[in-house]
Amino acid sequence: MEWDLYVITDSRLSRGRPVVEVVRQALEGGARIIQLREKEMPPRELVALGRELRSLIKSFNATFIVNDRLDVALAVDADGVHVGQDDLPAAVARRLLGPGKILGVSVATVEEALRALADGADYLGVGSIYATGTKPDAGAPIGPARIKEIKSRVNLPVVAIGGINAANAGEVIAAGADGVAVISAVVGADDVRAAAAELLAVVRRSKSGLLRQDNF
Ligand code: TZP
Ligand code: MG
Repeated sequence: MEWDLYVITDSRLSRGRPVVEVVRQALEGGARIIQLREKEMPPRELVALGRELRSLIKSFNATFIVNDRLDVALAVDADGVHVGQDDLPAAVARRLLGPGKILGVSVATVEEALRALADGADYLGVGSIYATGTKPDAGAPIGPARIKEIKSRVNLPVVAIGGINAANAGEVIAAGADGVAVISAVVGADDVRAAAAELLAVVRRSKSGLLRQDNF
């Protein structure tokens, strides 16, 4: 999987632009994973939107994850589901999903990360790294150092989430994140495509800088 840039939808932050259009631009800008996350959307609409997104995302050979709703993920044949600490337990989600689908789990601590690993997670969303207005119940920011702590204890890919933008993305990559997961920095941008491309460039630059540091 290419973890560099993981973009999450939020129609409330999309300034009236249709989610499908925002996602198309994010993909054009280089997002490789898209998560459908629409907290207030009725299931029937989620399924319709999910179907549309699935074919769009597939046409870019990108990965499609559904937030929270395992039923919707299965209904639209998404590539996987992402659950938080208050959602379906990860072990239950894994059992219902089967081995072939991707399971992401939100964690904020090493303990949660170890539990997610034991429960069958394929990757971790670690956050909220910085303060964010996007998720009011995100809890106090944990800071980028927690990424390093989790990466040293748990052998799973990590996407950092929460308040990430082009100005601080390099810092979370330097702390060991495999990629960045963003909502407002991309879906709320004036130019969604350009915002995605800029973030991706920062992530890639930061990774290649780290590689050079390893070599010399
Ligand atoms: N989980 C932890 S923070 C967060 C989620 C879904 C919100 C991320 O949104 P933003 O706008 O990238 O800070
Ligand atoms: Mg959730």
